[in-house]
Amino acid sequence: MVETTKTICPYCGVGCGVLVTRSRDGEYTVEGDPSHPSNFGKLCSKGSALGETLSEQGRLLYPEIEGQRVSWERALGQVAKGFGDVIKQHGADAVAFYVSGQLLTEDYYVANKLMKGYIGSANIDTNSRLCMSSSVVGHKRAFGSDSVPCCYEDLERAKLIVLTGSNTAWCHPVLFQRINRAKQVNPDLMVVVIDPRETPTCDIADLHLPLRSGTDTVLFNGLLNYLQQDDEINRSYLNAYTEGFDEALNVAQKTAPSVDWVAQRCGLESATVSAFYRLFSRTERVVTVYSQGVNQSTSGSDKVNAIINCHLATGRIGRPGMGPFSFTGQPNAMGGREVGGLANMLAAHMDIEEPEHRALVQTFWDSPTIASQPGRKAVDLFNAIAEGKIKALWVMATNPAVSMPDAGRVAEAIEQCELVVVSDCVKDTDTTVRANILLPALGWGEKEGTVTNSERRISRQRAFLGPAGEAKADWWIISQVAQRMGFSQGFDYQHPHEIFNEHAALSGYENGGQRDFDISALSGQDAESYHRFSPIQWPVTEKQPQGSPRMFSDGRFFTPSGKSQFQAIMPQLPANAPSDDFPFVLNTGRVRDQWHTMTRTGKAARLSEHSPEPYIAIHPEDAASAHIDDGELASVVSRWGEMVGRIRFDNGQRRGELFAPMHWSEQFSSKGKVCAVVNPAVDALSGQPEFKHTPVQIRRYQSVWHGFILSRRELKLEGVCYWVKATGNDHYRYEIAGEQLAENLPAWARSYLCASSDDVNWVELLDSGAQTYRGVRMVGNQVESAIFIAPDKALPSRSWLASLFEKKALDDSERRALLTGKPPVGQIDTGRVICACFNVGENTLREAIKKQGLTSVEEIGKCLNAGTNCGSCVPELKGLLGG
Ligand SMILES: Nc1nc2c(c(=O)[nH]1)N[C@H]1C(S)=C(S)[C@@H](COP(=O)(O)OP(=O)(O)OC[C@H]3O[C@@H](n4cnc5c(=O)[nH]c(N)nc54)[C@H](O)[C@@H]3O)O[C@H]1N2
Ligand SMILES: Nc1nc2c(c(=O)[nH]1)N[C@H]1C(S)=C(S)[C@@H](COP(=O)(O)OP(=O)(O)OC[C@H]3O[C@@H](n4cnc5c(=O)[nH]c(N)nc54)[C@H](O)[C@@H]3O)O[C@H]1N2
Ligand code: SF4
Ligand SMILES: [Mo]
Repeated sequence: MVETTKTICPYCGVGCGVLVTRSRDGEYTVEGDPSHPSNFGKLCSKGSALGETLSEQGRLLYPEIEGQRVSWERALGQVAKGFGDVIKQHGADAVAFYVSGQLLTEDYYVANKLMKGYIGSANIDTNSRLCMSSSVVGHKRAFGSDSVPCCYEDLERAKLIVLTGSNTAWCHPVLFQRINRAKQVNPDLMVVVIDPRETPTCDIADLHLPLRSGTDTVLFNGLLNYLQQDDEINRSYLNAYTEGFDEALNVAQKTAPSVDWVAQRCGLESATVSAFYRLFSRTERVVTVYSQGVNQSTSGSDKVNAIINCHLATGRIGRPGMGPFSFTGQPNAMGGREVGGLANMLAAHMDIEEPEHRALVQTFWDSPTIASQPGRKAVDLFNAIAEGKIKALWVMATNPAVSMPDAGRVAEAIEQCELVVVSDCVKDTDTTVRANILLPALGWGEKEGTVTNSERRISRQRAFLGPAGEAKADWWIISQVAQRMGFSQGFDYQHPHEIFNEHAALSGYENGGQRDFDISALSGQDAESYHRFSPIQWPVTEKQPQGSPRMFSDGRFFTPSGKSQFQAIMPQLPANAPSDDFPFVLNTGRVRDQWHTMTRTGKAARLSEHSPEPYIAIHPEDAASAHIDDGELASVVSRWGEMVGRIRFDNGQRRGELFAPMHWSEQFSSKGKVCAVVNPAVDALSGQPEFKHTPVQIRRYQSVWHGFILSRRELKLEGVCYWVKATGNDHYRYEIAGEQLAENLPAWARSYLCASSDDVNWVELLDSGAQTYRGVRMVGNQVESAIFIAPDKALPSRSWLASLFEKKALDDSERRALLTGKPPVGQIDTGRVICACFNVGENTLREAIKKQGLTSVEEIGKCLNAGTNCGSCVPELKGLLGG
């Protein structure tokens, strides 16, 4: 029988509905759910490749203590005892949980309840601290609540969309496609991108402001000032629904007095700034989308409020097609905020500092205690671990040894902490390898629960697979530990719908319209209705049982006066400024096809081809002055650490600024972890780290040889200075380089590639004088592995050799061509994959464009399918057409 399950993509905050179908032969196909109102059937490359990440390979299958498999009973007992002992000896604040926006709401709710209501500490923080906490502060300061006013439909109803600090094309691809389509339907829709880099998002921009890193507050203060001068202030809205305008304007006038001043501070042309200001001023229906270029900054909270100020001043909020719109990163970033997963919040959007809220939550939970003050925020929390103040840590669904700033210090802190428990679905991560106890969690497709996306829409994740090994749901694991710590009463859950009901009921408990987060109308689910649950946007109350697409339509806010609050924003420079020693600014972020620390997307071959190696994007003139060439390896060094990546020339980089992706860990590379370099400076209000601005130096990496290995088996490349692993079809690809060449290259190569020494089936070429070596190891007529070494980066393309791993047997011409690394005459090398959905390579595209005279993306689509599914490669297809 063919079965289809409706569920939700586990990656980004767009929250796309997914249909998973199990075919007769047991294969799973993944498609977009046409009935889901967030994506209407569309998926991006990551969502489309979900089926390729389902294998049990690499999964954590059993509980482990110090590397030994143990029973659940033993592991749970040990965690409970370990935490209990530390609490007894050192108090509740000596333990901590570090959780994640990738937990389901039900998991998250239980973790927060255990820490704040039963253990009695607020030392539970989440990776949302690294992601959304500046937006939370911004929302709360302006609206009195952490509410996102907009919905996705506003993107279609807007006349101007400002995308600031958001690489929407790669990070929220399905929303990018929605904007792109809206623009095609309505050519008057204008798009402005504000980003120091020229990103693929600029592909649909009518105007790009490549502002100097960190200067957004000046730009938006200047806009407020301009709106006043242009007489676009909405006085009646201001008087009825806001407070604090005069002071905010006063500071804006002082700190951003003129367009020229702003242009100079932000490193922009005056004409570009005034073009943006004019557009904003004259367009009533404007949505300002922002993401990590805004949040991840020492002035992140201020950036958010500088944006919100401009919407309040014009009354452009709470109505269709307008408003400030924070795009959330993780699938359940929003749900985590609902349950109070941040160290300074309580459940259901209540405040830990409000005695009434504390009493209310404690009464509702009937819990023995309630945390009485905010706990430590992520960076501070890991500092406290390093200092020995926190002695027991439980990490769930996040990989801090890779994703925290100053990651080297964080990794050390984890290593030396007395007790570290990690719940994860993957066995080897940079965090799990340093932990004492590992607890296997159910992964996507195995677990049941809810998540909330960027537009406040709650959807169901549903299971379609049995558990991998002995994996268990996170809510179950936490509840079992809680019971063993003696808290059996509050954690007697049998099914996630019971937790959801409790969470929904708490949101409405003594609420009376005082708190924004209210989904009380959803409490009272039984297993059956919870299973059928349809996507819905909170608040969901008796008055609004169908949910609420927009907030603040009535102009009523959740502040004591009921009015929204302008904030006077004093622009501040990033915490650490470039100097003679560290003259460049390092900016970090995401690539199109990888998800964070690659524990899942790193398993899919078609997601690993687009960016197979960590890279450093640099303006060619900056590279010239540093004497580094395109494609060479370079090391980036800061006061905190070092990483090595491949140089990528990029004319769209600002002079003096570099960009490197965040994804590579110790599991995928020897030196590619960028967070080792990133400064741990944080926003004073939100505690969110400044991932986008670290002063660094860059220099050529002193390698004397370069090479690559393709191998059917995974290899351990101990002793190789530089290596990066990528997953291919039926093989792994390793880019390698070193500071010293082995004397006997064939012997050296065999030491890595041979499983057994009696294997003799080698095809080899050694030129000692030229220091080149090429070896291919055959098993029968099949390639088993290949290694190519050269003194510089001049090596053949990997794509043709890689394609041989999918062949059962090579023909003679292929065998003869092996050591050239190039296809025999008559066959083409498809080149680097550009379209991940249909696996179309750069060379195939170039050839079709040339031979068939293709002139548009549509023609390419008709001819090769490329670009017709998720559309993420369209900017690159355009580049090929132009080039
Ligand atoms: N492919 C992919 N998609 C993802 C993720 C992923 O790992 N991979 N992760 C998800 C998560 S958790 C998140 S939080 C989102 C993040 O989504 P985004 O925020 O869109 O992604 P980033 O690449 O972190 O950064 C966005 C942009 O901010 C710019 N920027 C840097 N400094 C400044 C500045 O001072 N001002 C302005 N205006 N811009 C600046 C950067 O150049 C970058 O292009 O993506 C989500 N989607
Ligand atoms: N340099 C730099 N660093 C950054 C950023 C940046 O822009 N630049 N962005 C920051 C941001 S916005 C974010 S959100 C973070 C993300 O950083 P992380 O949260 O550290 O990254 P992930 O790889 O998503 O880690 C999720 C982990 O949870 C596991 N997992 C997946 N599903 C489940 C589950 O259901 N249960 C359990 N128990 N485990 C599960 C995965 O295997 C993986 O190990 O990175 C931050 N770090
Ligand atoms: S845009 Fe892509 S990654 Fe994000 S939810 Fe949709 S399919 Fe998943
Ligand atoms: Mo994030």
